Amino acid sequence: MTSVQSSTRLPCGNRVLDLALTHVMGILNVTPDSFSDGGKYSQLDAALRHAEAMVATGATLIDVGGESTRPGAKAVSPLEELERVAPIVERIHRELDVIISVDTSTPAVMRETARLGAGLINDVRSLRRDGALDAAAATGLPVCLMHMLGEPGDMQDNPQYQDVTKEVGEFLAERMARCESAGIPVERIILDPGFGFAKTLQHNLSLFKHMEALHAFGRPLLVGVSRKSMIGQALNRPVGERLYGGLALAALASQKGARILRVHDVAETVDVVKMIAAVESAE
Ligand code: 8Y4
Repeated sequence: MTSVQSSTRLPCGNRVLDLALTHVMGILNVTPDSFSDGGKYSQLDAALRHAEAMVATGATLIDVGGESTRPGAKAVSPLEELERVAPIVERIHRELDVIISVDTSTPAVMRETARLGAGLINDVRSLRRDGALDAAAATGLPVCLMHMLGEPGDMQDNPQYQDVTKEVGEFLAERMARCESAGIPVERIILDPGFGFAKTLQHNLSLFKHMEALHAFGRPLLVGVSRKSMIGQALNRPVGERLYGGLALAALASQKGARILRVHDVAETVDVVKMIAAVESAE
């Protein structure tokens, strides 16, 4: 294992991500309940306008997801997921200057969206579904491996760790080894501690505090905490009042070396990242 970043440039399809900087990834949900009015075409237009607004305010990546990971969410068939995600990937690729990340665990969605212009595979299940390792390898795209125990439906049933950061690191090391065996080189891997996935508030806080330990793998870190319940629980805030807590965590994550921040509130988070860069580039 090396602790030296082998390259500061990560090819993502037809674009390159400069890993010397902290990037903001805007979240774009294309599950039907996120745009309840109108038909297929108005939903597509609404999603495209949302993506456009996030790019205009400084997102360098857009994470497109068609399957809800909320506990209790209904399972989506691969075809249904593809029908949600493919049109928006195609449109963003055609119309916007941004790296498209596809939030999927589904092999067919990985293969088809890569063909349509996706630049990154973001799989909360770390390529554990049948065929996912081979599908991701075939795309040649980078992959974000995220820590989660169990499945979204049961992951919050009494999660337990001796040392959460150590165990997250061990999980990610195992998944990285599986990737290498399947033909996904380590240079194409992004790592994610998986905040809120099979973790209590204390687990999330401890993992956040010690996330620098994951730099030992020499791979860029992605952090997703935007509006999550760890903010709600720490501050006693409902989901609509978690912005300031989230921005504090964005600043801390950036300070701790996270390279991609997955967020809902792009404009606000871009200001945080730019302000930090301004100070860091001073004499
Ligand atoms: C309010 C809004 C409360 C959203 C909770 C949530 C991550 C991720 C998700 C993450 C990576 C979410 C797809 C959960 N979280 N991908 N995806 N890392 N790589 N919940 O942390 O946003 S979905």
